[in-house]
Amino acid sequence: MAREPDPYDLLGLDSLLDETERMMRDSVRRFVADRVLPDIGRWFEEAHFPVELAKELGSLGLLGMHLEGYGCAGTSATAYGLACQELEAGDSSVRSFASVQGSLVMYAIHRYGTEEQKQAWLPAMAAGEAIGCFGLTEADAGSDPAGMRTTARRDGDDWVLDGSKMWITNGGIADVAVVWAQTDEIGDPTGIRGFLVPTDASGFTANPIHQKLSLRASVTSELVLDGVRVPAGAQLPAAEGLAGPLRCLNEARLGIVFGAAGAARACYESALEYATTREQFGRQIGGFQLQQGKLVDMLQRVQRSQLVALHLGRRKDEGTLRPEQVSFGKLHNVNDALEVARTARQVLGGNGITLEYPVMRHANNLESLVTYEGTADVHTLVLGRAVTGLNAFA
Ligand code: TGC
Ligand code: FAD
Repeated sequence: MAREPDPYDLLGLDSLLDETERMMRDSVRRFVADRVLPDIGRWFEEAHFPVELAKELGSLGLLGMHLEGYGCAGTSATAYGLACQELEAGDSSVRSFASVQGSLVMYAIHRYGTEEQKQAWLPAMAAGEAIGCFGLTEADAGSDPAGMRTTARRDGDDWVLDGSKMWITNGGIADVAVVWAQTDEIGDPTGIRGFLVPTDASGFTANPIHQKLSLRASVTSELVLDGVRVPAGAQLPAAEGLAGPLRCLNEARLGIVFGAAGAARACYESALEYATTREQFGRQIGGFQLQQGKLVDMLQRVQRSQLVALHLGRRKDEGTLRPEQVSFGKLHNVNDALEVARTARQVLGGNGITLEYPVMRHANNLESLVTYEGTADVHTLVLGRAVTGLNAFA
């Protein structure tokens, strides 16, 4: 029976979910408990992503789950967010995998692709039988993707791509890469277009990025495109200019808004359990005022983040979500999750630095969240532009 008051949901936010949302959330939570939590410490230590999880996530309907048709589950954005929250309570690497697959690659194909492209990739990707990656960032073009140097030039009916992409999640395990490249052939001012590049194409290489101290259980790669030739049918026809990839980012950033709340919740839960069992000076450390202050601070940050996520998910479902609201959520929830993880780590004392507990693993992963999909600085400036009308990027 649930404790009253519920120390994990003091505000009773559960009552804001409907029955279907609760059931879906609970089934993803069970999946994480069965398939992720028992092994994640080892995967993190060995820098291993268990690729077999792809089909398992597919069979649960979690890949491209908020997309309609083509084998996708067609759920609400809120349901998708709640799934991200549970996956990330396990580990950011699992949510990242699902985000890139569903929100970046499948969304790009679903929104910008031809019927042939959709039929070719979406059902297999929804089932986890094909894996995708999303190549926007380059070594010298991260926050400012408009500065990309990868090019696509026409040669007869084909396109030939040259350049490289950096920090690409799933790169080394992908069957297809969505590659964003600069063209000067179509007349748009920026000329950025998206291409579906099979990773077995001649001239395509994915090199693993080693020595990561964050998202260790996720595959992160450099993509090299050396005269990669693809047919005209590989271009995503409905994506024009930088808005093409940036719209995909809105989708994935919403998953991070929910996901960060999940990582924060996992850290708070771990700290609360520790504080109520660990004894020093003859009593549970949770009885000390300083530790209670930390626990309450964490609880407030977790539940605020959950509320922000839920509100943005509902706005997305009613069609009123604006990009700067997503920036608000990503900035707020990732920063708060980092605070929660750092505080929880202290509550756990020396044990907090080990992989026996989830806290430092989450803290390290969150250092990637605060950087990818737009750094905290970028989202601050998006919000600054929204409230002042003055553009810091121009
Ligand atoms: P600007 O050049 O003025 O605008 C370009 C066009 O894009 C439109 N736009 C957006 N559209 C939809 N959603 C958004 N969030 C949008 N932001 C901009 C804009 O309206 C314009 O459209 P049009 O039709 O007028 O051409 O660029 P800007 O000043 O608006 O944006 C600058 C800035 C810095 C905000 C943008 O470049 C940015 O977001 N930079 C951050 C780059 C980033 O987030 N990269 C992420 C790479 S993918 C990744 O990290 C995956 S990690 C996945 C995982 O493992 O989970
Ligand atoms: P930079 O843009 O060089 O930023 C460096 C610092 O300068 C940051 O603190 C930044 O906030 C600051 N800065 C930059 N511009 C400004 C400004 N105008 N005002 C103030 N400060 C500024 N990318 C993909 O395309 N696909 C992926 O799948 C993907 N997966 C990733 C996975 C991981 C684990 C990581 C770490 C990154 C991933 N990325 C991916 C790349 C990620 O999106 C970029 O790292 C991010 O956009 C930042 O770019 P950068 O690393 O080049 O940093």
